[in-house]
Amino acid sequence: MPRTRRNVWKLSQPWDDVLLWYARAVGELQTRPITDPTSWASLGAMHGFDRGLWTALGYIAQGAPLPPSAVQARLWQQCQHQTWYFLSWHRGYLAAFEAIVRSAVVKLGGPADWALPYWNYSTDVQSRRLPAAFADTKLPDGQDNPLFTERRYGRGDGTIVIDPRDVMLTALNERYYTGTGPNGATGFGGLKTEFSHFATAGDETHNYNGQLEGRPHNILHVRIGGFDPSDSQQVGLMTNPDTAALDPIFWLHHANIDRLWKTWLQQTLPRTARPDQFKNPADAGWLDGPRDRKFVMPRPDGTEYTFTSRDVTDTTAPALDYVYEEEQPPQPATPVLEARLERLGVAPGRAAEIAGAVVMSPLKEPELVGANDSVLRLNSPDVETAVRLDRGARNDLLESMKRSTLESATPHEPDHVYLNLENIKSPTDAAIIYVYINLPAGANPDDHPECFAGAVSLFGARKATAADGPHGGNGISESLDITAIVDRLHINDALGPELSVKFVAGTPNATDKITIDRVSIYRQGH
Ligand SMILES: [Cu+2]
Repeated sequence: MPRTRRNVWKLSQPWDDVLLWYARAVGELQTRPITDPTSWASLGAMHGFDRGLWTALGYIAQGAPLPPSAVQARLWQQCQHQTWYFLSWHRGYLAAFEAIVRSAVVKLGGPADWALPYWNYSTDVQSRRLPAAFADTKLPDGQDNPLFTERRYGRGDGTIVIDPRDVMLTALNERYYTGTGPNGATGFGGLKTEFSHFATAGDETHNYNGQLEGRPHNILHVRIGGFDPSDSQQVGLMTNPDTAALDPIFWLHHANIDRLWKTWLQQTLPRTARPDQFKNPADAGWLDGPRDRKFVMPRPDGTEYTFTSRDVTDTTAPALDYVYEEEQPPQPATPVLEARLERLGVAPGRAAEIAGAVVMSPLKEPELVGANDSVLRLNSPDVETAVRLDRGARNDLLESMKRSTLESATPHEPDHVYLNLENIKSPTDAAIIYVYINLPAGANPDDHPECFAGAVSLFGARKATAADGPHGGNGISESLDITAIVDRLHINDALGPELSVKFVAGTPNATDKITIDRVSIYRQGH
């Protein structure tokens, strides 16, 4: 029987045994020296490490030895971001962590079936609160709570306030695991890369986030970590990939992301003519990769093992041996054509029937429809830019929409439309930005959910921006599917020669130095 990872909000509050044992085990791991691969510090360094910062924060004691450089080179700084390995690497990482925590739980006299809980923040107001076991400074017995950290600034005063826009699960609608490349779909799980600890030097095609990584994963990191308003250079542990795994809530957040991967695999469409929808990649590059550097994990006894994506595709296999309390999608995916027909007034049942009969063909190369003029600087709480649409490309797009109606003899899928934020550069990760299309002048964004294109967080952007960083200074890029927004404009005869894109600050600004090289719109047909 696989162990069950439970929803933290369905445990008894505030101190269910699952959380109490987690706290005790974390406390025990924190006493182990960083040279021990099962220590809290070494486990955190596997995600990311920054010697100067760690020393300043007190995670490395003055003069204390570090593991030999060969060990650091194998184990540390492995986390995979902006890549199709994002989900598989983090699953293996969580499994290794969970085994080490469980072993500590057992050693302390706790249950042998202890499993990591997850934080599902996407259900209701209550679910968006930080569970009390992480917010309380003391354990029930009066000792310091190892699950609490001061370096969780949230909105600036330590209070975590998650906006409903932060936790939307639009990624679950994405049909393909792997994107087609930059400018078009980035896929549920990200673009094809080699080992990608913050992407590949000088290769701007590899700085796009997959949809689940972008939302809600990146958003929650910054929402929880935030930054210290008295010193904007000082960001919370969760805001910086080099310190994120030092916050005990990191593991419950990632368990939820891992759960959403399982959930996505259960999505279906009325008729999936293409068998690769809602499936993991069958590509050997993903299954057996990466080739250039291995994923290495420690066992509870300190020995090491390697794994590939293939080894973690089944969570009930003996090496992983877990299921989640909830694995069903909150709502079924809607075919793009069905959504479009409903917007045109076709009754839902009939729309589903028509959409279900459509044979889906592979995605074509994305085509540029328009872009803004120059580098955009996000130097005020709301900044707007105009994207002029090329006349020919705009007509092709409208043609494709016309063909996906009832009047057409063979209705087909309309083009997908993507809003790309190319090379977002920032000296800090501490920012969340809400993106709106054609928001009426002077309107309150909250009153116009139909204009909302998505939330973007700059988690990882600082390293990706540094000229000597792994991205060679290209920053990170985001792609948002705005098909429904553009279609609604088209139906209302409101799709003009340009689109206005508005960037609304979702966090107090830590800097006015955030720039976006280009804001572009691409269409991608079938
Ligand atoms: Cu993360």
